[in-house]
Amino acid sequence: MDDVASPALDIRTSEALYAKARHTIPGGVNSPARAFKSVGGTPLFIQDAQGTTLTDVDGNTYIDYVGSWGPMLFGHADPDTVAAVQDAATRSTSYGAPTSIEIDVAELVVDLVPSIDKVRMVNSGTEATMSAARVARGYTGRDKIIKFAGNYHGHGDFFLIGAGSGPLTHGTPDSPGVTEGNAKDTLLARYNDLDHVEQLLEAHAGEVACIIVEPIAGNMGCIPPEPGFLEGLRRLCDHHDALLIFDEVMTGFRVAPGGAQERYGVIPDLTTLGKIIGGGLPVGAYGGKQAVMDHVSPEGPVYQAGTLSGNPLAMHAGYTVLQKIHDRRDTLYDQLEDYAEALARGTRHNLDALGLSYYTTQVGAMGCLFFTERTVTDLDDAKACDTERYADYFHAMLEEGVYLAPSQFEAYFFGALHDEDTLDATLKAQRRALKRVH
Ligand code: KE4
Repeated sequence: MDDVASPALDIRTSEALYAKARHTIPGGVNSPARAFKSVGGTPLFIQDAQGTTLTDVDGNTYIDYVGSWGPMLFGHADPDTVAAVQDAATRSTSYGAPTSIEIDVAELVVDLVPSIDKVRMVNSGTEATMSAARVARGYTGRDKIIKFAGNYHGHGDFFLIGAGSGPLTHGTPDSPGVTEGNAKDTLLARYNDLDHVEQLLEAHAGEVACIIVEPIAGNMGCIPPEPGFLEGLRRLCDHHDALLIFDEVMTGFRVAPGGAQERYGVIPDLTTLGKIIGGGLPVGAYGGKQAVMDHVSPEGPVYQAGTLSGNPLAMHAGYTVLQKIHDRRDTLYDQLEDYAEALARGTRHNLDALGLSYYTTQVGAMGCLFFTERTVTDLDDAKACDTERYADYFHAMLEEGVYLAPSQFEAYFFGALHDEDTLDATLKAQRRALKRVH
């Protein structure tokens, strides 16, 4: 096809590529979260990434705290992952038939994630959560689901009600195109508010199939569960015969080897996974107790399928990453926690030095910085933050060589390769950036 853009746009800069991309891709991006809408400016087009460093098409390099929105626990272009994918590709890129590597991945997931007896591979976190909700509805024979305002579970219709992440960033937490028929079966609760959940369960007694929750919210900024919140959801689900779904697409393998459910000791009935499980290739998964998962086709009647589910390249990437986690599970998460605490401590020091109001959170290898005078425990608190100051901070950090999530309503992520030098460079860049925005 002839190049639709004018020749002048052939200069390979983010600015030129963004203008060119918008001719053929809605908004110039294949996911709205990348569009820099809430922070303004031109999204960076990336040329290369190695370890903790991104390089854009203009040749600028950045310390990466997005990590492809979570997958890069062992850094970009991890040699073991690259080698595994290259080797698999020489034997075709897909068969549409079962392979032994899928069993190896499933056995690692079962070993690592406490709630999972059986697991089904899909191609994204969205597919995982859509499928898990369908299984819960099929298993219980009930229609309604409870989700939390500010939680994001991908773009499935019944989840785009009060959704976090991109919908929140773009002002469409209740997206057009979601029918009343879908929306009526989604009940919205306040995060960290057990009384509100109990009211919904009692008002819809016998109708709620499941409660789906981000056990650590990462799509309205990073908001940890208040003490007792997750335990309370478990208790309420048991009392009302509803299934508890932990959406661990983001937290899985990031906050403990077995995710938030291992960290907090609360075991859901179903767990959804994504991001890290594919090592950067398109993989999602959902799993849980055998009694529930045996309802999934072809074992049971709840239908779910996928041409590229369990794709051999994705499975070899995922297996490589999960094997590293399995082998390093006794030391890796202490290392990540140490980095998180040092980063948060240094950040608070930098902010205090300038008398700025803020609220920071960090859990395992994720966290965030809110510019606010208050604590942040739910979506209302998050929305009350100074998002304009966040946008200024984001761009100042970019100019100082640090790539953060382009929205206050996201989290930062780091991985095993973020070390003392990375920390030192980050905090120095932050000091310079904050001086410019305070
Ligand atoms: P995907 O369909 O994007 O693979 O996963 C959806 C999803 C499900 N559950 C949780 C808790 C998630 O965080 C996500 C996706 N996260 C966003 C970032 N907040 C992905 C970035 C994007 O949409 O481009």
